[in-house]
Amino acid sequence: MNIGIVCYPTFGGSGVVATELGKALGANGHRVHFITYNRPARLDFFSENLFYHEVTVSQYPLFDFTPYETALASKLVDVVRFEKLDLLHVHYAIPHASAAFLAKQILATFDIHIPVITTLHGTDITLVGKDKSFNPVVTFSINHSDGVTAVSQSLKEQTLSYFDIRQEIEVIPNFIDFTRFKNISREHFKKAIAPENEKIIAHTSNFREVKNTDDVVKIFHRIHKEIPSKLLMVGDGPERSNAEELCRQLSICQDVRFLGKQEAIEEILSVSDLFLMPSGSESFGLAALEAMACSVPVISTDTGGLPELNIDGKSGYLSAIGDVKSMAEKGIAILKDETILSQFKRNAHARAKQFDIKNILPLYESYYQKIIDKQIGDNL
Ligand code: GMT
Repeated sequence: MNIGIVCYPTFGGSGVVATELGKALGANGHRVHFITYNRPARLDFFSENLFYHEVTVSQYPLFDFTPYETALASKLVDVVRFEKLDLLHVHYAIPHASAAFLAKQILATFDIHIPVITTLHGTDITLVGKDKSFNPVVTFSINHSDGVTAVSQSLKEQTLSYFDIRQEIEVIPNFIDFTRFKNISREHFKKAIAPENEKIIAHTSNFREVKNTDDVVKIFHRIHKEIPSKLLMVGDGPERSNAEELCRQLSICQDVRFLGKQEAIEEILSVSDLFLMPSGSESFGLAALEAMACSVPVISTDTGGLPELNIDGKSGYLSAIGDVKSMAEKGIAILKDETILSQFKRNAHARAKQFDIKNILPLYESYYQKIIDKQIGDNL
């Protein structure tokens, strides 16, 4: 197939999933065209099947707000026509699904009928999409996509409850590439972080409010009183300075390292014993899956799609949002006994295996084929 992928090119979960999916499709013989305003962060190598088309937006002085959606729709028309794409797969509803709808209408005037699949990732529905100012466009563009996927059953249900949806939504979960995410021996790094063999606890996110990074610090503070431990805070974003300030107030700065954005996240996860994800909303929890693939058990909230990933009492534990006492107690229960910790590590890895890209890629391929066949049938 000749596939166009539209996504945010950043390290955000939806951009990571879109890029990794495109790379896997390319490796499986499909031609994949990424259409976005920057080279996707994870598109860091050359492959004969992968192409990148940059969307450039004119900065005319009249524009207080640059009309990205218009530029994207124009670029989609151009790429679909000249690269003869079979399908457009847009990740994150806003503004990608509505730009794709506009492009589809324009292409129809050239007698080109391209199917559009929209993948809903989470905040495009749960936070941003629910906003009244976006609601009619989100509803319309979901209903007018040829196919819609959501990354968890929970996100599908939330979408159906927030919007007036008359379209089937297929659940295709996030996935993980085990050739990259695996437990790699990094003894020198572990020794540098935890010279007294302290337990290493990790958190990775974009430090947005929804990630509850203050709760990460509060949970660690409680664990740290009972178990010699270090906290690695990976990523960057608006809540980072609050989290740093809280560490100062709790006098734990000497045992907390803020590492900022990191490329080789698997190396950090490989030396970790526990992963914390106390999010207030999480449609799937890709960062937790990355940890589990590196054999790290997860203490998370029970919100959104997290219970579909993290099995309570097996791969980690689930607690209510904001219940830092419970999350700390459960973390201590895992960390205090080496036999229990080893069992949880094995369970986390086994659970992650179910989301191996080798299992999930065929789901996307057959869904693509179904939507292409339906479109051909509709145009006969
Ligand atoms: O987690 C984020 O804030 C980034 C966000 C995104 O859309 O880029 O991630 C969402 O999509 C990921 C990939 O499908 C999911 O694994 C995350 O759970 C989801 N984030 C939230 O729902 C908060």
